[in-house]
Amino acid sequence: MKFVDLAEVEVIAGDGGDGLVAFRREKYVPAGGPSGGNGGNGGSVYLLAETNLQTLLDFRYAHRFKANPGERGGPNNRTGATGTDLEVAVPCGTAIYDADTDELLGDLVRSGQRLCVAKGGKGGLGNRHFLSNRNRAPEYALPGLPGETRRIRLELKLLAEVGIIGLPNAGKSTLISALSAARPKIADYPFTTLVPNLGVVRKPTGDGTVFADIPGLIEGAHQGQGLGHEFLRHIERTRLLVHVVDGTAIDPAADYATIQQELVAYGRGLLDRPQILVLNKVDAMPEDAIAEMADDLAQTAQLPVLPISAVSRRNLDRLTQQVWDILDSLPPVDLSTPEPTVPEDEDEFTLEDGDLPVEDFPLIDVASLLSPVELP
Ligand SMILES: Nc1nc2c(ncn2[C@@H]2O[C@H](COP(=O)(O)OP(=O)(O)OP(=O)(O)O)[C@@H](O)[C@H]2O)c(=O)[nH]1
Ligand SMILES: [Mg+2]
Repeated sequence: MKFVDLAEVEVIAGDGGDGLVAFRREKYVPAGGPSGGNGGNGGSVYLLAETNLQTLLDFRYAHRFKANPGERGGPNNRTGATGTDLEVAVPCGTAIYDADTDELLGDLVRSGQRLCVAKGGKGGLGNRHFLSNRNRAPEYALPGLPGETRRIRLELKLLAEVGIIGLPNAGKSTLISALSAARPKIADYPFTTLVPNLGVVRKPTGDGTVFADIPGLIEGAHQGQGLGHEFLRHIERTRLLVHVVDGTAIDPAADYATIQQELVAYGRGLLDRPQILVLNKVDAMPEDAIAEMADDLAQTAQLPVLPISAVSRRNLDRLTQQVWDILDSLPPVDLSTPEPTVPEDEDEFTLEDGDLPVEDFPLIDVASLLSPVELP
């Protein structure tokens, strides 16, 4: 399956229907008065989070989402039909930004969460609405208001508690496959992993925790080098990082520093995540070199270093134990959605004095207008 985690689309709400100018004309009802109804409100566009979607692939092919307009007001003071809303499904974990202003509109994390991204236009008022003692036969109505249109950017950020990061070839995919049932591609060349892999690791209590194997990061990843910058956003939601350093590399301490610099450059709090630093591939290192290398790395990182081997499973129990201990000590995750910026419906359409240039409309001689018409 193709994994797409970024998309830009246009959302177009329906216009409000126009208000109608009509007069009641019936036999035996002279001077029946204005009877044009209000236009219906246009439909809005909503995004809805759904668990059965994993990627934004659908948005590769569909770029415009349009809700229906409201219908025009009818005679006999009938309000036009409301335009149907359009609901577009997105995977859980999708953050929605205004593509022009970069403003975060909302973050749909839990299944069933809904966000209005384009609000339908209000229907216009029919002439019936303008009936007053001063004007018994208003000959005007208001047009419907246009629906909102905007470009939005969808960013899927994976929902994993633990992110596995490191340079290409460090052994991240090997590690996730040793810890979980995930079976990502593993090979002895860099950039084997092109999309993040998720794996569920069971706690001793039986609960599952989602780990994400993030494609290798390289220097300049935050500026778009390699594949990394695409994927840094997927660690934004993690609570804990497992940083894998290849012990058989020429300079593991420098490798560690490279990744740290990328986290600093990306910002968004990635550096604040607690990190467990592991020195991988120790099965392929002489025993005395392991301690020396681990000390050296710990010195650079100012963090304890756990030597592991994803292949021989050395110290993997200790690694998961450390993960559970840290996760248990962290405050619960806040999955709250920021307030949508799209305002909720205002129930009443109110006209302020001076909104309508009533003076510009001639006062009409009602009697001459309402000469009764024979109905068939
Ligand atoms: N000896 C040894 N080799 C390992 C260990 N872990 C991974 N490898 C090898 O290192 C190579 C890279 O492993 P991957 O798991 O694909 O590395 P990765 O970090 O996922 O690499 P990218 O997906 O390219 O970022 C493979 O040939 C693995 O077999 C280990 O603990 N010991
Ligand atoms: Mg990999």
